[in-house]
Amino acid sequence: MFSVAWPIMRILLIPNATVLDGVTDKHIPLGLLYVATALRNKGYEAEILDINLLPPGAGVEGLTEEMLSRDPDVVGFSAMCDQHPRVLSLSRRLKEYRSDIVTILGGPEPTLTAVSTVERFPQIDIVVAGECEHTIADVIGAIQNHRSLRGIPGLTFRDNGTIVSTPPAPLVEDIEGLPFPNYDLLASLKLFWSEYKLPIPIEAGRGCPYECTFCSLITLRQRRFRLRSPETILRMAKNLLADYGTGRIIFLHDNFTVSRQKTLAFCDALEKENLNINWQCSSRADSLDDELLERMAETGCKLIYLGIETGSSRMQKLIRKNLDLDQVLATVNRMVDLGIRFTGSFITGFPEERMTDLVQTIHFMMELFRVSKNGPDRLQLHELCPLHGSPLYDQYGDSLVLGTGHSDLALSNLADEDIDLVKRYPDIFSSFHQYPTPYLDKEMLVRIPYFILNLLRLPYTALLLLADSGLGFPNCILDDEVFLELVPGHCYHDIGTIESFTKVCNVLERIFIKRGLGDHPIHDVMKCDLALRKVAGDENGESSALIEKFSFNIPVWIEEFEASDFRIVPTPVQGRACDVLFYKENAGVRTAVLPQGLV
Ligand code: B12
Ligand code: SF4
Repeated sequence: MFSVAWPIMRILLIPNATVLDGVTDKHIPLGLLYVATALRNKGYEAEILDINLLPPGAGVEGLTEEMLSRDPDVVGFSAMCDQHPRVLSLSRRLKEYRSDIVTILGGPEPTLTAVSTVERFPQIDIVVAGECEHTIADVIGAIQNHRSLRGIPGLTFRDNGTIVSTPPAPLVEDIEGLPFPNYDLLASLKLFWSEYKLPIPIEAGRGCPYECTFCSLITLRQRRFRLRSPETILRMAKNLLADYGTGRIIFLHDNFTVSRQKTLAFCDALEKENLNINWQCSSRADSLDDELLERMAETGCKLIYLGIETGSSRMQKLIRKNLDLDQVLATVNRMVDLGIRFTGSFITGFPEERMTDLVQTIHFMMELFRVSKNGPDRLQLHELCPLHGSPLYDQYGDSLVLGTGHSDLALSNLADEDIDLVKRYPDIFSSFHQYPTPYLDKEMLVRIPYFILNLLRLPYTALLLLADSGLGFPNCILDDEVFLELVPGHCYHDIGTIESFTKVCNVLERIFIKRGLGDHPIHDVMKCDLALRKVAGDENGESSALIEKFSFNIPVWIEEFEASDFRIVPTPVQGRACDVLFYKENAGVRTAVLPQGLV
């Protein structure tokens, strides 16, 4: 048993720590706020290490120092799959300095890999699996009083050299009765709205009744949909508004709109409260009808995250997402009319996926882009990440192949020692691997997100590729070796730069010239998109004014293209070469055709 001196118990909680890599993404570790609140309600001193406030690039050493400076008795780490190796390195380092500290691991990834994690990593004393609000204080009580942990559900730990797993802890059924998390435990929270201009999440409930084959929530939340009452959710919103002045709230739920009736009741309550907030949530397109969307828009809903996953109806069935794609388009159209933005998330790399499916996904993304005139940052394309607890993992978990990284969780983000771990234990670190894709070339696959996500930031080029079937997009790139030669793989972080746009345009240019399409307007359209980007400034860069030469009057051509809602490709009037000035005015970029002979 553990030997922590009574009565002092300093409990330090460490968030899933992407920020350590110097990535400045700020986030609110909601899970830890629940853990800390549950502990404090039982009289324990629990502190969350606020990694949002650490200097950028603090690194493993910096964080270890921070942890030690708090002189904790117990350190609890939260881990999702992407930071699981990092958390294990951190805890090993911590134990090297202070072997007496009790280390506890919780969150989705330890929940799903509890036994193998404790078995292989002696630096972890206890894994607390699942929703732990009702058990965490007992765990700390047992440590403090040198009592056995065997009577507490949901735990995996070492006892006299053997690994013990107690029966799974039940899900929290009385979600309504869960205490509100104490947001004040995160000092950086006051900066979220006032300084970072980021929305603040309120957990509206948990669980999703669907059973998509790639999703780990099936195991984590056991398909049990639970939703807090509108009154409770709004009470939390009012508190946040009063305490933090936030104007934007995410009503966090795995699938907020599962119950139409409850969503309508929520909108009614929100209207009655007359809260001046704008809000967002996650949903499935098939649970959003016109009336519901109208009510959501009327009550301040500004953004809905939609998992769409694939543009192939065949794959929709195979992955058991079962969305009707025509309905998705109609829903998005309605959302656009109502002023609700959306983030549409897609995945590629399913074991059953064929080239025709991938082509359909790319077309569907571009079609969504067209109908929604949605910011390109709102369309995501991920390489499929093998997640423990998902049906796909049960089927293919034994045949994972090591990626050179993958879209969001690139191995290049990990230190060498973490990469060694990932390679040694594919069964634990599955998310850094890939499923076999017998029908899709991996080399091609890993390049697709970079290409498409950059392309969707070059709107006229993307829309022309969609509108002109004669260009044969996307098959024309997928079939060509230039694509493999020039497009970087797994390059999720290098999107939205002038360099990446130029690279994408070079690839298209070379391919179309090779195909005898050197005279096609696509070349001038790409030049125009690039000029617009350069003058607007890339996502990190400088802006300027620019003159470009075109073989026809491109501003007029674009007007015509736009007038057809980007469906009909206008014939350029040849022999009307022109010089165009691109310049910045107010927030946008403007163009002016220069008089002949001026340049
Ligand atoms: C909001 C969210 C995000 C947000 C914010 C994440 C954050 N850092 O807080 C954003 C959009 C940034 C995000 C990103 C990602 N996410 Co996410 N995300 C979620 C979501 C929808 C809700 C998480 C949440 O706050 N839940 C509410 C709280 C109360 O629950 P909780 O965090 O699970 O905490 C409870 C327990 O787990 C436990 N617990 C948690 N930590 C600890 C620690 C200790 C010591 C103890 C004892 C207990 C404990 O106690 C809490 C109370 O019961 C979940 C889905 C879900 N239902 O979990 C996916 C989910 C967690 N995400 C997931 C993934 C894969 C990711 C990404 C890796 C995606 C990607 N490919 O990039 C990235 C990782 C980025 C990062 N490093 O933060 C997966 C994780 C799977 C896994 N096996 O790890 C989930 C489960 C979604 C899924 N469909 O599978 N995500
Ligand atoms: S992917 Fe979305 S809809 Fe499917 S099971 Fe997971 S949370 Fe539910």
